[in-house]
Amino acid sequence: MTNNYGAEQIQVLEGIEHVRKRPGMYIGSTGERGLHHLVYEVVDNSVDEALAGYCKNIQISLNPDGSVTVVDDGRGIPTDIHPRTGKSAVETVLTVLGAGGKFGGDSGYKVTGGLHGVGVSVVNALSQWLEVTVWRDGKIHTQRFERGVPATKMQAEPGAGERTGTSVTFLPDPTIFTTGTTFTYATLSGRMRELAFLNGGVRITFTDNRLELLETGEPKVESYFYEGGIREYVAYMNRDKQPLHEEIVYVQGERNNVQVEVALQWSADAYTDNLLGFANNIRTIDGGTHLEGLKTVLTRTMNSIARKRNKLRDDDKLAGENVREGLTGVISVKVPEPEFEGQTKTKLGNTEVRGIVDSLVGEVLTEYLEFRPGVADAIIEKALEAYRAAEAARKARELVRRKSVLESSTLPGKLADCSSRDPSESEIFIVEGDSAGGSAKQGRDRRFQAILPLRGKILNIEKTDDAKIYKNTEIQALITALGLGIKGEEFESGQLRYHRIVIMTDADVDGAHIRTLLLTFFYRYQRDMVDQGFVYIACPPLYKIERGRNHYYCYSDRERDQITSGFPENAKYEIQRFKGLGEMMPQQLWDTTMNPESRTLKRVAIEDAAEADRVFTVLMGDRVAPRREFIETYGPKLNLTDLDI
Ligand code: 0RA
Repeated sequence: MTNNYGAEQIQVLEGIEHVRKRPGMYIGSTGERGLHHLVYEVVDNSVDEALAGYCKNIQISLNPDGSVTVVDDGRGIPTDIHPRTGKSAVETVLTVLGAGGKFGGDSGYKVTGGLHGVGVSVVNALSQWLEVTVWRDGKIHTQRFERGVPATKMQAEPGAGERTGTSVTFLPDPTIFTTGTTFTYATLSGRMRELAFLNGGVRITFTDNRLELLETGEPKVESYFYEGGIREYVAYMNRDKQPLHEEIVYVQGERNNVQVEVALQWSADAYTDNLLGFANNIRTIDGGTHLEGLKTVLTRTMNSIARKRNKLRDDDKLAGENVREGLTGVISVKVPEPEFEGQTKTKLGNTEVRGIVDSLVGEVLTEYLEFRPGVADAIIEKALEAYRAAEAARKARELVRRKSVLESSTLPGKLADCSSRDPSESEIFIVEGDSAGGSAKQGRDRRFQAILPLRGKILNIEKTDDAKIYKNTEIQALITALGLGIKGEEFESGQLRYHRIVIMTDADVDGAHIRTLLLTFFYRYQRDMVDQGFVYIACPPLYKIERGRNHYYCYSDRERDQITSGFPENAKYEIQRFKGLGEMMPQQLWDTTMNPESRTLKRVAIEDAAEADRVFTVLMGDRVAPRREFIETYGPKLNLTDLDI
């Protein structure tokens, strides 16, 4: 053993120590997101092996002890011993930062990067323990690590036969993660399904074996396998919509080592666009050059085809959003050296991608539609309708502007504004009806809390064209009070008058409906407002229990039962059920729901845009059958976590 070895060993230990000291630098956060990131990291390695053409099946299991196992049938991490370090390649991959990709050399093995792609060594360093098994060369190789450091040497035993592959099991270190180490099924299953869509032909099986967390007492198994890849993704997102064309438009190609895949389908009964972008399997929430290229080429191609087919008058020109109205699409690019920009590193920056997407999609889409004039006409008709509606909306908006609703010089009369003019400390509570509005106005802290009472149900913007939206008084009030821009236009948080927009509705069916209408409004009108985390939901109590001089507020039936079951046998107490916020005294409303010191607010986060889009379309759209089915399936437990938003 050389001196070099000792020096390298020290470097390895320092690396692990650094990951454990500054985990956020490697996995983004030490909360929920970072925790789940560990699983993605390991799965990404198996997906890379699949992309290289060597792996067909990936299995992810949540184990009863809190650990996770990821198994694949790829080639297995190499196990040969490096002559200089004396370490196996497996140990190197699992302990040396950034070693994962090195083995690829110029074979183009690794395409992941950016958000993920930090390497399994990071997962290892942040795990209480990790065990790896490699089936390779007829042998079963195993090794165990604790907090990133080898706890055993690699053992090799015969018995693998023909089997090849890798299994990694790890238990996240609870001293690292701030919000616990329990994995959320829906978060992981959503991502696994997404990966299966993005990598057509790979079978991903996801099993939850944490029986104590499962209602049925039986393991929950789901398997995702989509031969059609992103085509099936689009079909899945549109499964409750009415497509304008059966066959999904599909483009696949490669230029300058950049792989591009696009799937598109327009629906008759949708009025927004839902384009999802991915770069190297990472969801690019903030867009980037791939989406810019796609949008440009869609607008140009549809205008040119429309003109060729004599559908446009001389000075008519379809705008991008006209062409995209009712469009569901996925664009997935694989870039050898991705640049991820922005605060959350979810915007693709590589400028060359714009032109590559533009030219590849332009050629294929033009040809595709030349052979299918019926489809071309249906899409053009839809875009023209959007174009005319936009014209009408523009006129309606002008009207609105003249009345200065969007200029926000006159705030709506029923708004009880706060005295602060600093949006970052200001909140607005949107409440249902005047009586709740009254309690809230009296209960609030007027320095930083504003109240906007809405009358009855607001317009369902899912079913309304733009012209009507701007004429509606309740919507006008919302737009002006919040300082929103024009629907669908770039969202500028600088204009927002409050950085906490709190929906505070009654805890009954009507309240839930109004809440959904408001969420639909925010999501469809200026989705960035939701994505950037400005929208919240208040959690008012359902019951007040009074016993002697003590009183308790309960936020669920379970909490009520817990408290009353703790009382002695024949204790005397009274339970008051709050039927609406209006029934609460202003002081009660403050104490339980509005006081920042004691309240609970739920921040609305759209984890899975595709699912949210579908949920909103199903709940708020025109088609009755899917809605009935949805409500029957989820109705009894319809709450926010179930909606995954
Ligand atoms: C480095 C090189 C090779 C494969 C892998 C890593 C690999 C890593 C993981 C992690 C989970 N599953 C994996 N499968 C493979 C190439 C091996 C060769 O050339 O035979």
